[in-house]
Amino acid sequence: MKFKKVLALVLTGAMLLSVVGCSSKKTSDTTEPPATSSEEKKLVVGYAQLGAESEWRTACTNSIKGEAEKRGIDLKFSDAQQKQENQIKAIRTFIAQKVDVIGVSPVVESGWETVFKEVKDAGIPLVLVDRKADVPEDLYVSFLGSDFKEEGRKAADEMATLIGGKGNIVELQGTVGSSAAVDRQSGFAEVLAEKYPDIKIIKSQTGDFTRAKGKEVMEAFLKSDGENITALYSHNDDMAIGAIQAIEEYGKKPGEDIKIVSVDAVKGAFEAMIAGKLNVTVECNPLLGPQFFDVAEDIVAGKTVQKYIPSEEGVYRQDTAAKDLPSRKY
Ligand code: GYE
Repeated sequence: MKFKKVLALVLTGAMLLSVVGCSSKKTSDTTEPPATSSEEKKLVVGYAQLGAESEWRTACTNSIKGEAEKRGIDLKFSDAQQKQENQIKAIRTFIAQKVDVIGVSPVVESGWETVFKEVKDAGIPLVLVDRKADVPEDLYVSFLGSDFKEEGRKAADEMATLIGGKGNIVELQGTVGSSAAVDRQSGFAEVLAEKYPDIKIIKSQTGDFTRAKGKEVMEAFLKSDGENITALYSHNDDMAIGAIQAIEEYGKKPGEDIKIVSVDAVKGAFEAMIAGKLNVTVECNPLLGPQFFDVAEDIVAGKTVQKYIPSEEGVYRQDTAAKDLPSRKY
């Protein structure tokens, strides 16, 4: 009996010791930071870019990628080649990957409701960048970009000054159904209707925001109305640069025989202005990376963000182009 008691005591003591040993080990485990904590905290962002159609877009993409790298953000980037179905696929992949935030530059305004609802149902915050989408406001947290209508208005006033309030305009529109094209057209037309009754738009067609199409459509304009065109209004610089080639090949002087106002203010436009071939470019800022990731980080940190974050922009003319070019960042 005595021996049994002693054995029982020894066993209990050993068990107690092992329990204490275990628990003390446990305590030290929880106080030490897990080895993977910095990996786990890395923000994962999906960005559904619409394409690579222009100098502006390249600058925008570089700004997004560069800023993600700078901040140590895990960026999942997709280029949709100007096709909405590719953007929708990319967004669905981001949902499956359970990213923290999704950014989208919608190629066109309509057709987003279904996929944006899927994003919302997955509990992922969505930020519209650059172009707008025609959806109820509760389907996105914030829109960050330019006021395209205002750009169109500025372009109309510049045009009126250039041609003395009178003349025939041909218009190269951006991608059909994109907010950038819709608003740049309506802003321009609005100001003509309000203030300049003697300026007429005689032809208007899309050049899909690319140089190649801008050239092609300008060739057609020249073929049908060559001797009747006072000026060109182009929804972006790339199409204007394409059109400049078409005008030269037709045998006229761009910037003189046919005045040109475009939008974006990319470096190529400054070079064309210095060469005297482009008259005015209205600025549209593509360097949206820093603002986009500020918003993304604020959302994840639970801060309230503005529903619309405007980018700041100006107007640049031929006479100061050489002085302005060295300080341009895109
Ligand atoms: O003006 C054009 C680009 O959406 C603001 O898209 C952007 C436009 C930009 O292709 O060059």
